Amino acid sequence: MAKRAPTIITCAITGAIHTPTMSAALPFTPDDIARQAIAAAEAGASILHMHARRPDDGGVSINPDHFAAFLPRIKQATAAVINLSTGGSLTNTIEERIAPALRFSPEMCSLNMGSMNFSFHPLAKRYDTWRFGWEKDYVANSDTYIFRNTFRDIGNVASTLAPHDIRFEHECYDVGHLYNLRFCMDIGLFKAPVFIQFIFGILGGIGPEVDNLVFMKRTADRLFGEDYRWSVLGAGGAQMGLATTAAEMGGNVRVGLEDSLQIARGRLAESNAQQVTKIRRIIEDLGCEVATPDQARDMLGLKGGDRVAF
Ligand code: KMH
Ligand code: ZN
Repeated sequence: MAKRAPTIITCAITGAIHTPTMSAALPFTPDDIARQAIAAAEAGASILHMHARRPDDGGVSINPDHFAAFLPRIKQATAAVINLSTGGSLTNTIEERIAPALRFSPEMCSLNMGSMNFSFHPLAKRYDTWRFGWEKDYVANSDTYIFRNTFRDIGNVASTLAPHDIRFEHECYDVGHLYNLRFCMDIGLFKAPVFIQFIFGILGGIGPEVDNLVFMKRTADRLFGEDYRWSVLGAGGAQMGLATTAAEMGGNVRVGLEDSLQIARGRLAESNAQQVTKIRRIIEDLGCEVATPDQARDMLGLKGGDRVAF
């Protein structure tokens, strides 16, 4: 029997959904972001998916200077692949969203494969008091948000970043996004093997049921054949269960406080590293090997950590 490829763990450290009130563990100062990212890598994450935050109040930031405050520290302390988000937050244009990737030329960055509702407004009802003034409106108003990723936007990101030789984490929140990606490959925007993040449980995207994971995987097999690698992200309480199922099915996994604040349903995680440690143990208990950063680089065809600009 052919040996199974090792499982890549991505850890998404802070994101743009959760706010400081929701968990004291969510990092937002550069020190905390760097410390948690390094600990996640030491625990077994070979890819670190990074957003920035305003250091004073934890607001979501796409300011490249805020990334500059932690990227070199993470690079010096770990061999992990650094993947910069181009998702931004509720108010940013696509040009603003790619500014960090343009400046830092990372090995990877996210690329969202379709426009959609993307809401977390139900979370606003769970808190009576908020740590910072911006949080409540940010969360409550996400029900007005259209996450814009038109074909032209996707094309502009691909052509603007092409000279940087960046591999994308193609974020697919529903089955139609797989068809969008296939179309983009057919017109020459992306080269195989593409790396697809199947995303479940975002309000506006496909739900977090195992049936949906099987459906997404089957559709991707049909559309991409051997030309893709895949990973699974379950939002909120679905995170660990879906990651476990994905690992069992031969896929890669994404955990991190960006996507879920929990270590188990209803229990807050203490850190990103705690989630990585848990999924690592599960993967190893299933008899699989966890990928090192260099194995991840090989599997995804990355340019190498010495070719980034930070
Ligand atoms: N938090 C994920 C569900 C991005 O950064 O481009 C979405 C995400 C998007 O990671
Ligand atoms: Zn993200």
